[in-house]
Amino acid sequence: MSSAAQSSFDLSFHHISSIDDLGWFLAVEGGPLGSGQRAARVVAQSRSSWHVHDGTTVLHARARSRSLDPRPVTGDWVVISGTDDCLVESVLPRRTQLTRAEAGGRSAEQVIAANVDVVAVCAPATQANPRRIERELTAIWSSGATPLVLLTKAETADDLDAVVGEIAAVCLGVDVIPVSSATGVGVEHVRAQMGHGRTLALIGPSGVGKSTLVNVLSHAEVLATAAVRSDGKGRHTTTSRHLVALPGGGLVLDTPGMREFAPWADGDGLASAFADVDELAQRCRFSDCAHATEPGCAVRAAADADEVFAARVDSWRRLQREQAWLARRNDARLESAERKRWAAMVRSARGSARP
Ligand SMILES: Nc1nc2c(ncn2[C@@H]2O[C@H](COP(=O)(O)OP(=O)(O)OP(=O)(O)O)[C@@H](O)[C@H]2O)c(=O)[nH]1
Ligand SMILES: [Mg+2]
Ligand SMILES: [Zn+2]
Repeated sequence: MSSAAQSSFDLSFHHISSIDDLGWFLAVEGGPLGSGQRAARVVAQSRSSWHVHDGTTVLHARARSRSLDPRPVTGDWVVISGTDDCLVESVLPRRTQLTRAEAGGRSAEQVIAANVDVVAVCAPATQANPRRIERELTAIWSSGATPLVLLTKAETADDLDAVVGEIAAVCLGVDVIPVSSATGVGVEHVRAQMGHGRTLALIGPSGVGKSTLVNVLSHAEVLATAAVRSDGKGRHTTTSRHLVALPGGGLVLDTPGMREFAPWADGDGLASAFADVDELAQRCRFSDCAHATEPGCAVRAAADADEVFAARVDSWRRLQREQAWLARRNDARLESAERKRWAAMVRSARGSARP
């Protein structure tokens, strides 16, 4: 972190004077803290070190052990020791955990944020993509956090009501809020999600205005922002995940823009994000209906009658295929790890049996 970034980083924590202000949610009595140890929250992460806040100050910390598992992510509560040489001893159990399949190979799970209460999907009001929002909501429902959809740069949309209607149709049980950092529309609605110790995370593509919104909520230029390119794409201005404390209480977790979003395998998230399709699927004639060519398929009948719903069903089926693939892949990995473990045991048993 450069010194300029570091000073604005410190600036964002002058409202914090205890771990309760950081959202501490565990009982300390009889808790996991040994002597000389204290709890701290990860407020920023790099590859192999973290910035943590212990309620008094921000410290730069590294792992006590190379095998620290899980690897802490922004939002995590960790047990630390020391000050000058601050060490992360362990990671406390996560209350919520937002994950996606890693971009590219998509064979590993990537934890985006831990211990957040609300995750806001940010999409530009002028070109909000319902398919992408469905995918993001699937992951959020699996995370344990409450989802929220923010249609950003709301003042630039010609027919805002139409956009809200189109997006609300794929966001069952989720608030869809138009916001503008330029005019202030919707900002108080977002602030109402905050509250003492509550954490809101912002996710979405690059350039939608996540960091700008954090600055507006903070009443300060805490984070760097940049204009989108002439082709409308963002510049990936934010490169790491930061937790920022707001003046009125509560914390916001800003994330780097993500090009695509593949939820990590979890059937529950899919069933919640697509509750309408899921409910129809229960009415198919065959309980193992693949909704392809089977007779008496309630899902296909509904899709044939409604083009907009058909696109949603396609999205649901694609996610189901992806998640089945991820689950199989994961099983194969576990199996191979198990085989190695057995091989090692057999080797050592042979070794000890030798006279
Ligand atoms: N018109 C308009 N422009 C906005 C609004 N909010 C943000 N912007 C502009 O959008 C551009 C991108 O904003 P950022 O906040 O950097 O976007 P981001 O989502 O953090 O992008 P990454 O960090 O790359 O993921 C900047 O030029 C902002 O000034 C808004 O409400 N209205
Ligand atoms: Mg940003
Ligand atoms: Zn069916």
